[in-house]
Amino acid sequence: AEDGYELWLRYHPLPAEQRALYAPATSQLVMPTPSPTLVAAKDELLRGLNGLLSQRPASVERVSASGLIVGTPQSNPQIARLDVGLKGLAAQGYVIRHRRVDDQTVVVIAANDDVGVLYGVFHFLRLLQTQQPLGNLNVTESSRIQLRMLNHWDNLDRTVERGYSGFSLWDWHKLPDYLDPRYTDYARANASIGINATVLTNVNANATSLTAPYLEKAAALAKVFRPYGIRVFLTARFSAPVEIGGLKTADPADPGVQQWWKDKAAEVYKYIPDFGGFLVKANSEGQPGPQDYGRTHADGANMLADAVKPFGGIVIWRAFVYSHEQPDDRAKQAYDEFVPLDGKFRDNVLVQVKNGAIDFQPREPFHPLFGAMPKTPLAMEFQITKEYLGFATHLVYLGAFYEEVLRSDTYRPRQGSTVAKVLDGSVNNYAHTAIAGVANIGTDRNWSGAQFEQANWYAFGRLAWNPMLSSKDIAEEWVRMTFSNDPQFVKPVVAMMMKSHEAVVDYMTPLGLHHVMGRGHHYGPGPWVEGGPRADWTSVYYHRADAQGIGFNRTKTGSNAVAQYAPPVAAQFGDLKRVPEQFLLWFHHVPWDYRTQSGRILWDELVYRYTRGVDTVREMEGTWQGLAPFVDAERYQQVAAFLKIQENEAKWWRDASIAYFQTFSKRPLPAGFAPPE
Ligand code: GCW
Repeated sequence: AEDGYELWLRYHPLPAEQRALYAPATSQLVMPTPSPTLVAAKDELLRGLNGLLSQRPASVERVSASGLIVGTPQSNPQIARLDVGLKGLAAQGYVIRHRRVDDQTVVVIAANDDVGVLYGVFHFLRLLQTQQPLGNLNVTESSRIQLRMLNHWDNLDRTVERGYSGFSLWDWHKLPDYLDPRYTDYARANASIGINATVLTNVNANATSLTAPYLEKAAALAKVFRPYGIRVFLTARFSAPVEIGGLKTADPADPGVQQWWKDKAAEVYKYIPDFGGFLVKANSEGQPGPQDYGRTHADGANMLADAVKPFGGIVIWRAFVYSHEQPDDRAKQAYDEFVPLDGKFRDNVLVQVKNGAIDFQPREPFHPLFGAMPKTPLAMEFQITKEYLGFATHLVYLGAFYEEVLRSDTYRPRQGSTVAKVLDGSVNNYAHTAIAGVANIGTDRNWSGAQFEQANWYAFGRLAWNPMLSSKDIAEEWVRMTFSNDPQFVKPVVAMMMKSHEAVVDYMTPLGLHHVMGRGHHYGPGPWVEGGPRADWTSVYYHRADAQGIGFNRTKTGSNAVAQYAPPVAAQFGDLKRVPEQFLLWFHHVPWDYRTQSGRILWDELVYRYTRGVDTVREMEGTWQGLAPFVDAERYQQVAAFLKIQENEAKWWRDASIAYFQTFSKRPLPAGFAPPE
């Protein structure tokens, strides 16, 4: 059935003229497979060629017609003899080149390591899937980001925190004995976009995942993923020594606790010899941590780092902290707690920072920590699952937003030091580099809860591989692979995807508004949310609407969060005249009659943007309606139905928000705007 299970790895027959072009070039294959990874690579290649071209290339030792030569200098003697430019290529990098070998024109897919070969094979198949000319191939690819990882927020009972695509893929009950074939497809999909690490468990999970029976289950998954170059990580609950170790304390200064973690690490590595390490959420939202014992985040991280160090493991310590005491501005807390610790972490610790300082909002300015910890490798944490962006039913292409964040200039230490360059280590020479995405994957047949959610998984992986890629090019690639190469389809769909992020910002949080969702579920509008356990769990804390105006004053006269940015950035964000309008209310409390760039006063501009958001969704629906002939009915209808939901809910957001904020602005709807339907 056309339910989206195949993701972008759809190897359906290409049109005849395309097949006629590609088939001769792939008639023979020289590819010895002395390792499980090379076996996987060859399987994939054959599966792809068989599907796309209905062709099974003859496996030969030397070509006597045009064909493919694939492998590493170790696995394939022919590659050892060819100069294809493998010297200096980073681990997992690959080349694809045309060469004359044995008087034949061949395509060489080569790498220094087996995983590079696998990636090269996926790249080659992508060229066919997207119907690229095979002209004179000259591809050199490698990633500067060493760890391109998914973070699963999966609990052991198979619920998924902030997951909207069914239950956890990990069937703990049947592991380790039953290995669902889906685990292999998961690994294939990830490898196809260069993802090479996965954290199996939720950062909020309990310590059970570190007990022997669960380590055995995790080891079974690791074994499935290994040929695909994917290393397994687990979350570590800081209080595990108490909960599963029977100790009285989890104090990182306690020698007994230190020893417990050393023993635990040794045990984990017995099960999973290439275990990646631990991801830790500590002293945040009620999770235990070193501060419970008067120690710092560095003390906690270093204790774990020492435990995994002998085995080559790393510790990824999250900077998404906010403590029991309420800060004057929650946006400042991570920076305030972590900058003083720069230089105090072991060399096998990374600090993982969310893209923005609040929490995965539809749009946020880049987190001020990027660039501010030159001695500590910082990892990016993006959210792929759309906790605050309409879950799976709203069509929002996040590639555009990831790109916006990655290209933001931190000005640390100087202009041009973009977030991407901080992450890839080129600014501060980080020894470890990583980008993580909170997965949107579950047991739904289509994996991600909606056809277009797959694009966010795909775009995340592609940008983690190369943060300089254009999100528009990625969208086009994905559309061609997932749906159709027909330009009459590709063009409008890419255009629709590219405006979809701006649309959700418009109808949910225009002009820098943030955290105005319903409390707890974060789904619908809730700008009126007040009361409750703490001020920063309300919406009124963030929008601060009153009779004068709206917005959070984070300038010198307010919380002064702007001062956490490099001076040129702080000067820009802090200046009402120069702040990019998309962050206006993020940094400023602005009078209702303030004149915005359009010439409209703020109140009118707000109404305009909410309205524009709904209008864009309607345009998206219109676009999709015209495309029925290009898509199978099953996927077409799901997308159409979800767009309808999105339209209704965009109206809900618009009308609820305007009605609520109008109680402060006390202004009429601007002329030309229909009252809420
Ligand atoms: O975005 C918030 C979510 C929590 C999540 C937390 C975090 C895993 O609402 O569900 O918990 O962030 O990132 O730790």
